[in-house]
Amino acid sequence: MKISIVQTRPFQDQKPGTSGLRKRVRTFRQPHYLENFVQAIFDTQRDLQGGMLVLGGDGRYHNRDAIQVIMRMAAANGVARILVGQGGLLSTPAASCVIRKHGAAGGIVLSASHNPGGPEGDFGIKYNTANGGPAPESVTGAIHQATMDIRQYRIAEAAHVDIDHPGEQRLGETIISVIDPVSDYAELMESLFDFDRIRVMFESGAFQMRFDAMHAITGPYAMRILEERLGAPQGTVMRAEPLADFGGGHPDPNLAHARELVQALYGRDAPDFGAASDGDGDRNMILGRRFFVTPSDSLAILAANAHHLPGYSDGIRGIARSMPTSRAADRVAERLGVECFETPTGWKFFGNLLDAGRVTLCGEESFGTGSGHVREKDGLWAVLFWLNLLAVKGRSVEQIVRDHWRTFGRNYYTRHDYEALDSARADTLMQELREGLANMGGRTFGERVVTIADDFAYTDPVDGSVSEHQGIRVLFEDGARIVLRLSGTGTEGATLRVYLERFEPDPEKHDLDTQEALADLARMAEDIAGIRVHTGRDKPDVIT
Ligand code: VG1
Ligand code: CO
Repeated sequence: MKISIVQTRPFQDQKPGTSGLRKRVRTFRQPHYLENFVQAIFDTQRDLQGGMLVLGGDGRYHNRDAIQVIMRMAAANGVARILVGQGGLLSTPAASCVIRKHGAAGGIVLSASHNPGGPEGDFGIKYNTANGGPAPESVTGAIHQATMDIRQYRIAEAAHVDIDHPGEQRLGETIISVIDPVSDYAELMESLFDFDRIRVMFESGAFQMRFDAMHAITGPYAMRILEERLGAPQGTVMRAEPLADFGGGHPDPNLAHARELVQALYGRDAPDFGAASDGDGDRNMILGRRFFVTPSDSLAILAANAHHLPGYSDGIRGIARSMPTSRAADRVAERLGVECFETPTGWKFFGNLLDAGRVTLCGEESFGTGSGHVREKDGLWAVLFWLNLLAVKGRSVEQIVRDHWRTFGRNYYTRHDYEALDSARADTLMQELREGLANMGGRTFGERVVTIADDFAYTDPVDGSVSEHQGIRVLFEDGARIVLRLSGTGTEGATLRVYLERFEPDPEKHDLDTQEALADLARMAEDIAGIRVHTGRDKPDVIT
């Protein structure tokens, strides 16, 4: 095998964001762009030399080409074995599962998650460490530094490697195993949930479900697990075939982008349960018949009910949620007498807590939920959790949620996104907010008094690392909150996210429309941040 040493120059924009490096496909297709970043991984992650690398992606446009390049670079950088998903496919949670199960040194997942795909869409690359989780900031920081210093990369000169048939082949000294992307993951799911009980529920004919794979990675997983193993009728999984451009859709499982599914669940003869996942399979949306479960509520409900399920029958150790996620889960943690952690946005911040056994369940408001079974959020896992819960309780999704609110109170919650803003103007908005923080404490807005206003900083309780500037929070005396931060996953301009929350203990008041229930907080966010003045927008682009 001949190895080429290719001379290159640094790109100035290879700093990973909330979840890996995400750019337009056309950016990634520039000569040396992908190669530089991959070499930076090999230069800094020394365990890969002589070790095992897991490789796969969400099947989006450019996935297959990128995989060929990465395999040749891995061989040239001394990786002993590559486990690559057949067809180049691996969902994010399945990659995490495979890394852990096979003791890999790390994994490369190719995905821009919920961002659109296709030649004009987005592409992404993220590195996961040996625990199966997204690289922590210390690692992404080192990789970024290496991209700034890079002068050359190594790549094997080799013909096209067949990744479409399971089995082993060699590339120089490196063994490439093409693995079934689903089986390790399906086996793990079967160990956590009561598949027999779920099967009985499906076979009774009295329970119907619809799962929207959004032409993204979860299609093959959902087909195998829901239709083949659990006996859900054919047609339960819609848009099951992964397509390079996601069928032109936006693989983001929310009320705006999973429209067909939402229509089915709100229509006549609606199924009992609806769910969807995103581009790379780590997000989930949960629907009942004419009923939407917010991700924050879902986390709290899973936590309150985990002991009913085989994989969690001993109870949970603790809960972690990202800072903007609603505090519904905190109430459950308090009731259970377990710890609850508030972390910055992004799954990488949960890794240490999970590894240290301090928490069992984690969640983010952005349709992400997961547990210690892997080190990523996990869309199908959440769906199976709900299925198992529905089978155990024999109650509808809506009844389960309402029961929960009655017991714990309801946290009204919404997120308003302002997309594709001019970056400089968005930065000014955040800067002015920061400067105004010192004078916020004690101020009154309407009937609400500000107790704390700060720029969220997090000290990891396990390794002591500090992450600053993680979002502006304004907390009020009555428990309401406004949070503002800029997205770290977009590829065009800036996205401002405004998170609104208030607590309602009174069961008589649990039937309000969410946007109406939070309308006064939305007005306060406008007063505090001057969104209209700074962005020129008078309403958000996406409300979830
Ligand atoms: C968003 C979400 C965040 C999530 C991240 C990756 O980040 O808010 O909660 O962890 O996406 O999710 P940001 O920085 O744009 O707010 V995924 O499914 O796109 O990997
Ligand atoms: Co995702």
